[in-house]
Order: sequence, then C-alpha cells, then structure tokens
Amino acid sequence: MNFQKNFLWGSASAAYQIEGAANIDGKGPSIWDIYSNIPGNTFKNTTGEVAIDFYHKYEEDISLMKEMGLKAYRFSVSWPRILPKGKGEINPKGIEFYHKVIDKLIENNIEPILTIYHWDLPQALQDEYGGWESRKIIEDFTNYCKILYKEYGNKVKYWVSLNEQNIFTSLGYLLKLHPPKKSNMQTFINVNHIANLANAKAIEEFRKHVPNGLIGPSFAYGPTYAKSAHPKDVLAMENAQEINNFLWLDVYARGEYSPLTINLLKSIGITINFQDGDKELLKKGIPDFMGVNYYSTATYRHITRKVANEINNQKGNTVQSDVKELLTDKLFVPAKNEFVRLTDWNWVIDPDGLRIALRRITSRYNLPILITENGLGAYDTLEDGKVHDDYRIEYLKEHITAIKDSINDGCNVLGYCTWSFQDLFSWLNGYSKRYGFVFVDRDEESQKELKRYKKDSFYWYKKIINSNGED
Ligand code: BGP
Repeated sequence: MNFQKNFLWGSASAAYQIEGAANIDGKGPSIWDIYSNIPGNTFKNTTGEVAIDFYHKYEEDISLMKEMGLKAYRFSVSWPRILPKGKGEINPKGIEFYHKVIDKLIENNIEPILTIYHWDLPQALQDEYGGWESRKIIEDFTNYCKILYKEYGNKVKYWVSLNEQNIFTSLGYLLKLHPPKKSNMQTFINVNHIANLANAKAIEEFRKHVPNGLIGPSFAYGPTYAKSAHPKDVLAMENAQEINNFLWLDVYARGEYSPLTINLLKSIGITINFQDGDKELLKKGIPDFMGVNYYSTATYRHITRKVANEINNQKGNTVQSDVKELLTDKLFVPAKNEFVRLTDWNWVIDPDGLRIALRRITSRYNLPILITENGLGAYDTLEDGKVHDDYRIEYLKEHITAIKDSINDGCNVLGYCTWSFQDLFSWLNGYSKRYGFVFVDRDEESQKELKRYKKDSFYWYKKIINSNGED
C-alpha cells in the first residue's frame, strides 16, 4: 500500500518560535516573552523577540513552501496577538495578520493547519489567576477559540486544539523548565484536568462553529519500552504508560481517565479533582484525529532515580532540570536504551518507535492520526550558501518508511508534518539547534536580514512530495 493520494505532506511551526514582532501592532506579552527575558531561563538567554521574523517575512517563506510543493503548513496563532490581555478587547491587526497568512497559503495550494494554543499564554491571565491553574481559564480559552472559529472557520479545515499539553504541563509544573517553573505533582494533575476540560469545551464549540472542519490535540507521544524482560521492569513500563501516555490519550480519545491511571495516582497520594459536570464535558471532547508529535521512545525500569541518573549521563548543551526526585519514581524511572542512536542533544533516534506509536494509537483508539511534528535537531553549517544536511535526510527517510509500514499495518495516517520548515527558536536550546529545510542565518552581522538558504533536505523533501513518498 502507498500513501493515499491526498496525503498531507507538511511542515510545522509555532508562533513564538517564528514570528518575532513581540511588541508590534498591538500584541500583548505572553508568558514566554516574560520568561525568556529572565536570565538563566533559556539556553544562553536567547528569546523569540525577533525569532526569524515570520511576521514580516511570511510572504517570502510561503513562496519557498510553494517552490517546494508543500501540501500543508502547520502554524499556531498567538493568543496575545489576538487578545492582548487574554480576554476582552480584540486586536484587529492580529486578526488581520493570520487572515493574510491563511490566504497566502490557500492561494498557493497549501492546506493551513491551525494550532490554537502552542504555549504562548497571555501573561495577563497568568498574573490574574495563575493561568492553567484556575478553572477561569476554561471560559477565556473558549472565548478565544470562538473568535478563531468565527474568523477562520470557513477557510481552515484542519485544527489542532492544544499542542503537547503533556509537555507544557510537565515542563512547567514538574521539571521547572518552562513557565511558571514549578514542581508539584498535585498542581500538575490539577492543571492537566483543567486543560482537559478546556480542550473538551473547545472541541464542543468547534462542532457548532466549524461543522465541516476537523480538530484534534497534538500529543507528544513517547511510546514506552521496558528496560528488560524482568517482570518488575515490565510493570514499571506499564505504570509509565498509564501516567505518561494514557493520562492524556485516554481522556482525549475516550473522554475518560483509565481506572488504572486514577489508582496509580492515588497510590502516590494524588487525586483528580472532579466537579459536577466534568465527566459529561470530557465526553464531548472526542477529536476527529489524534495529532502525534513524535521524536523519541522512552525506556523505563524499577530502580531508584539516583541510580538511573548515574546511568543516564546527560549532555550539557541544553537547560537541565534541577529537580532530583519525582513522586512517580516509586512507579517507574527512566532508563537508557542501548539499542538506539542519539542526536547531538541526546534525543533518542528510533524510527521503529514511530511505527509502534501509530500502531498503539490505532489499536487502543482506532482514530485517524495526523503526525503534527517529527524532525531532527542538529548543528548545521552554512558553506557558500549551501547546507549539506544528509543526516536530516537520512532521519526523515527512515521515519517516512516507518509511517509507510504502519499504513500497511492498518493505521490511518492523514499526513506528516516535519518539524520544521524554517530554522526557528528552540524553547530550551536557542538557535543553534536547527530543524528546518530552510536555513535562517542569524550570524551577528546578518541578523537584521535573517537571510534564508535552502538546505539539501529542501530539494529532497520536494522530490518526496512530488512522488508521494517514493524516494
Ligand atoms: C516540541 C514542540 C515544538 C518544538 C519541538 C522541538 O515539543 O512542540 O515547539 O520545539 O518539540 O523541541 P526542541 O526545540 O526543544 O528541540
């Protein structure tokens, strides 16, 4: 079997990572504008203030997409560009900007995939009630969604509700690596329950406003492996699967938490704070597809974190968490997998893991899947206007083969968005970790220009798209 005829060969991005124009045309501050400006919070104190200036260069970038023949482009809307204070007054220039981007994409036969929330929460809502920690956010998020549905609902078919809820909550509320830099398991679970409700409400409203559209969340799916066949390692792996995957996937796809997840949380003293009406609302949030962001698999065992940390040596080229222990250590700890390769940032390279991810979702939920992110972060070098990124081509090729195999296995995959089209700002790694098909020159002298160069992978992906997945 081959890729379906209308397979969405795409690429992805997020507002804060590309737009820049942080204080321009009425945009309000997001939590990331504030957070990345505090020394020590990001790698070498880099910020997305200018990023790659997509705000002013979107036409140039979209013509590069057209030249490549890209079928779909995933981008996110910046909530504080639409609503500078998170609610209340709408910023007309923000509304207009995304109309221009969407129109340009459509004009060039590129399917827009719109992400509603990719982490840039309006700072005003964080200040007023602690952002995702308060149920007040459900109403404000719903109102923001309704504005987008009304404005763009007749132009955009594919919508992503929340990007990687599992990552922004675990890095923000467990590992102290994202704003608001906290570490408390009960707060983490409360925040997630609130985000689940907001996600369900957003989907419920979507059905009313965009009846012909398709919507789903994007989940950062790291399928779990057991370190060994020791039954205790297998149990640890299953615990990790409940708490690191099903905690979200089941709620999205089935509208309820698995009883095992609830009981495992109880065993470490954590409860999910249900209120009247929550269970009914979650049932209304079943998506049309599951968005999957796939980078790596995760291996687990049943020893102590101290031992695990000694074994899992970390590389110091990113901001590291200083959290030494988690409540979940009683149930599982991360372990090293000696059968996989690693990137320059120690991220596992495991194309089979993508096939496993797609199969597990299909087997448990039987939903269509849109791969909303996958890619290789690497140090690229620009020489005479060229970037020879054969390592990226190799990586993507292997992952595309894995998708093809999963389709043959019986998975319904709607499309594949690589991360990313252009080089962009990496939340914890600044600008040296590059993912794009298009190199963006941020050398000091040329930074003002932010000149774009096509990498070797640009021409390669063009061929892949043109042949619908045949190399
Ligand atoms: C995902 C995010 C993206 C992007 C990507 C690469 O978790 O959704 O926004 O950043 O990971 O991550 P990084 O930039 O840390 O390498």
